[in-house]
Amino acid sequence: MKTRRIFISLMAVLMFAIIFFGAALAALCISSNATKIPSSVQNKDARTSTLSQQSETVNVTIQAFCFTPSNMTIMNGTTVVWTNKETFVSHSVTSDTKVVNLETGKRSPLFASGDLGPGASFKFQFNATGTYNYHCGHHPFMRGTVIVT
Ligand SMILES: [Cu+2]
Repeated sequence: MKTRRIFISLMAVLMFAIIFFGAALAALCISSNATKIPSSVQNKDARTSTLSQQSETVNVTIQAFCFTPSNMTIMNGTTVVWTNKETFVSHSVTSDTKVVNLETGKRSPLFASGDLGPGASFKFQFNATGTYNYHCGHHPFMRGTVIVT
């Protein structure tokens, strides 16, 4: 019984250390901003700009427990690609925005990558304007925002 109590205490200390370490890492994660300049602004031909708008892709790096850039503004229709550049750690990309399935009535994230191991990537195309916050399912202190204009 005594061994079990010691084990529980050790687990509590370990859990606290993980949470504390996570918070420290989140604080170290320098907030970075990026604005994707819409190509349509530079392009005068309407048809061409629509096409280039659709094929627009922007990248987010997941490294050192950070989404970089953590805050970005993109054009409607842009695809965001998140890539895990860690050596060992898995992450995920999970939308804070929930959508309701009209058939089942269940609420689920607008996008959810599932487990992203080192080197893995996930993409999502944003087709509606708004502010989309997201987090890492494994490390909730890891947060990012995509603003679609
Ligand atoms: Cu993570």
